[in-house]
Amino acid sequence: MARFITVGAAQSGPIARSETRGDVIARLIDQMREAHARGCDLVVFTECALTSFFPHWFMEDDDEIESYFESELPNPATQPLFDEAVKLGIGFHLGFAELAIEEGEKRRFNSSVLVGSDGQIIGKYRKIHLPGHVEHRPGDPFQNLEKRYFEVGNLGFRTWRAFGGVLGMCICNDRRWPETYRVLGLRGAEMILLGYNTPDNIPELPELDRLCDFHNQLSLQAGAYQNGSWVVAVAKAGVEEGVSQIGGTSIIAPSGEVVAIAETMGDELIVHRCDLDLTKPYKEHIFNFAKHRRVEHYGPIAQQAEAIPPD
Ligand code: CDT
Repeated sequence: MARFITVGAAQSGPIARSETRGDVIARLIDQMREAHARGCDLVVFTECALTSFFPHWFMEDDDEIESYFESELPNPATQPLFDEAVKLGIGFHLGFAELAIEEGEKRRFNSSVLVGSDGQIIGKYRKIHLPGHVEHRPGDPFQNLEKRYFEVGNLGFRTWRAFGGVLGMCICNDRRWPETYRVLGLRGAEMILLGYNTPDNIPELPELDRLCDFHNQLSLQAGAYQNGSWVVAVAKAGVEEGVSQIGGTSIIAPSGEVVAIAETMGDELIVHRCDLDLTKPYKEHIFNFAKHRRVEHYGPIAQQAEAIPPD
């Protein structure tokens, strides 16, 4: 029997620092309603979708930092989004800054959740590849302080049976790393959901600025093809608090082809009806891991490779 997920990738335009959670949730609900009207089973929101991307500026005060975090989901501010999902019968993916208490310790993660059309959380992911730095860099036009505000995620790369398929999540910088897709691929991912906040300039590597869009697409398309998976990649686009970010929200087929891409730098929904069986030529033939992948012949890898000095 054919298996389809109609997915909406809900790009966010800039979110001003002054916007409240209520303001942002109203924007997300508008996009969710549009997704429903266009036949979506699932709508995908971006990384840290509820606020400005605050790692772009330096803060020292814990109360100020934590004002950008959610200590539970849903909470009073986000409940209307969950309620709307149930009312419409649509699932969603939401990136958010998570404040957790684990073994009595306060911990901060850059996280995402996959929520079913019943409003229940199906799965959670905590970002593993945190870019940037810990210390303030006063000379830079903007900061990239994810390593200051977040810990490395401790939930691994996981997949869930949902929406009639097998879905996985990763977040922003994770998408540049082949390991991300490969682990999700090994866990059977047929669709990978992710959000990103990507500046269109890198203060320490200006020679790469012209390649920002290309490297985004290159990573997404290679990850999709080499693991035979749909990839739904959702940007926070445009100039936000002085930081210019790429757009390019896109839906990538398991062939590696881009089947839908955003045209603006604002709030914009793109939609595609994804046939999960289009994963089969790749998963069952070209990249049939059991049949063709030969890790035992690759030579020293991972920790082993790090322990061995170069020739
Ligand atoms: N949010 C996030 O992970 N951003 C990073 C910026 C790195 S600049 C090359 C990203 O990989 O897009």
